[in-house]
Amino acid sequence: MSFPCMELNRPELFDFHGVSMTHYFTDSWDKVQNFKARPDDIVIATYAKAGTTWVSQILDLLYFGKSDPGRQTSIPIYERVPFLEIRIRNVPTGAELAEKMTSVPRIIKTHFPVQFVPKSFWEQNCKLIYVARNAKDNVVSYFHFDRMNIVQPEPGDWPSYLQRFQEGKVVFGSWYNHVKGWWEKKQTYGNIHYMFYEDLAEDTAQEIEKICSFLNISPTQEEKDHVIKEVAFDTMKKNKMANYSTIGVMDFKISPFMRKGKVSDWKNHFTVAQNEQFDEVYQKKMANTTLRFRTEI
Ligand code: PPS
Repeated sequence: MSFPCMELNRPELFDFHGVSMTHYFTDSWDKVQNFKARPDDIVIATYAKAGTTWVSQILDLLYFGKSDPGRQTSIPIYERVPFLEIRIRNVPTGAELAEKMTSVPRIIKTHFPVQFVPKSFWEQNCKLIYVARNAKDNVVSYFHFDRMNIVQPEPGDWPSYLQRFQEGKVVFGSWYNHVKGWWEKKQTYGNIHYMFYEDLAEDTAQEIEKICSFLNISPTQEEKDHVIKEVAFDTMKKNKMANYSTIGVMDFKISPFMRKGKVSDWKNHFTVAQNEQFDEVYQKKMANTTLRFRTEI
């Protein structure tokens, strides 16, 4: 699948049912809302830049690393794990890719806030893995991504981006509402595994154990060791089928998709004043939740 990037323009952000979105993620709204989930589908849900690709690669390896090892070396991650709501002209939409998938289970990615998830996933009692990343590292990663990706709105400079992130004026809306919305859903819907980028960075093996237990799968130690090796940052950064280098919409000369893969890189971006202002807003917006993040490990 190639992306005709020359024909693409940076989109405008607009309000869509109360969430900032761009047409690339709303153009196939009806089709996505009517998507027919299967009971064995597994959804990886995240706010953008929270570790989606990392967990996608983990799941793909856990399920298919042994039975279909050629898959990881020949099919890019965005085809192995379709991005449900994306629609870019002249290429199959995420929903179409998912519909055509023959491998079981289908592993499907979404950045939707919880209220946008097609009802069929809840009706089929599908398993969903939500990956959350602390707001400071998340916004830094998102800023660099928006700089290099033509299907994202123009990011502007770092201070203005940081401001807009706090106002929810970036694609997929408010980080605060996103992480809280999914956290609240987890309290009433049993099949959500809520995990954190920071935990995965600190102890990948332990987080993979938790994922396996949630998914009721029992890979051998050898298989798990293989997954751990394959999903190390430096290995994934070099892996063309996982690093998005085969996609035409991203300019790696500006910033690579696999950029740093670190916890606390925000310290290299936030000024002292920005950090204080961010903390103040954060405390207000996160006062009504039990959800806690680590900004360092
Ligand atoms: S996207 O576009 O929303 O799907 O991006 P997403 O995959 O969610 O997030 C990209 C960030 O995750 C980092 N990443 C990793 N970190 C550590 N280890 C591994 N294996 C790994 N794979 C991806 C990636 O580098 C982006 O973070 P930053 O901070 O920008 O480096």
